[in-house]
Amino acid sequence: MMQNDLFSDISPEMEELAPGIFLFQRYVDETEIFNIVNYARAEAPIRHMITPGGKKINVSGVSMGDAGWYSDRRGYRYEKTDPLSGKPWPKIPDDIGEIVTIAAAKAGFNNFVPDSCFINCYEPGVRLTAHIDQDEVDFSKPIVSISLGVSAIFQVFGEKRGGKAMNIPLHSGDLLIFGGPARRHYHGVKKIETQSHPLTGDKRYNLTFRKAL
Ligand code: MD3
Ligand code: FE
Repeated sequence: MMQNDLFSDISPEMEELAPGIFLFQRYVDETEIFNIVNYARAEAPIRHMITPGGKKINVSGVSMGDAGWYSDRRGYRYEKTDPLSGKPWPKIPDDIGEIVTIAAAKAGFNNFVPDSCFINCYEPGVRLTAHIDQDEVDFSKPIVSISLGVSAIFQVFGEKRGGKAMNIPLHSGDLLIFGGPARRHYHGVKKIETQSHPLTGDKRYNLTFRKAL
């Protein structure tokens, strides 16, 4: 066996956890992601949105890119400008866009160029209830997620909400790709435990890169 094969058996760069779900552990430099979060929030604040039904969304967030995910009384949608300021969302920095495109290609999704990045911010005690992402136009495109800060348990269900979940621990720097059949699956994040991270304190951030429009 070649030395390279031996090494990749011990520490693969990428692992397909289930059809269409690819995990790259500790793939992205944490400081780079942290700098991007700080750049974005300086341009447009991280805010709590409300559901169309009027409930507060416990995970706060803000967008970068040509299309920003937004929710208020008028519904879930993508907005080209920030309704808070009327200004365009901050641009997705080229370097992180390239990292995402390259990782997607390694998972078999060629020419993935995101036009939207949503930054989720989780505080201790916050969870993300199971949902499907269905506000995007093209479901053949994957979604690429990058985690930063304290760890979380990410849960994937099937095409229905109930049943047994696959639990995926996500740590700072991990990159996760969802495509193919998994793209339409219910998923969520378990309640964040109180933990501490040198860059983010007790917070977890997650960046989801999409082709929304
Ligand atoms: C599986 N965010 O923003 S990222 C979301 O950790 C969201 O903040 C979670 O679910 C988080 O919508 C999970 C990984 C992810 C993103 C999109 C998916 C998994 C997905 C779409 C379909 C299936
Ligand atoms: Fe989601």
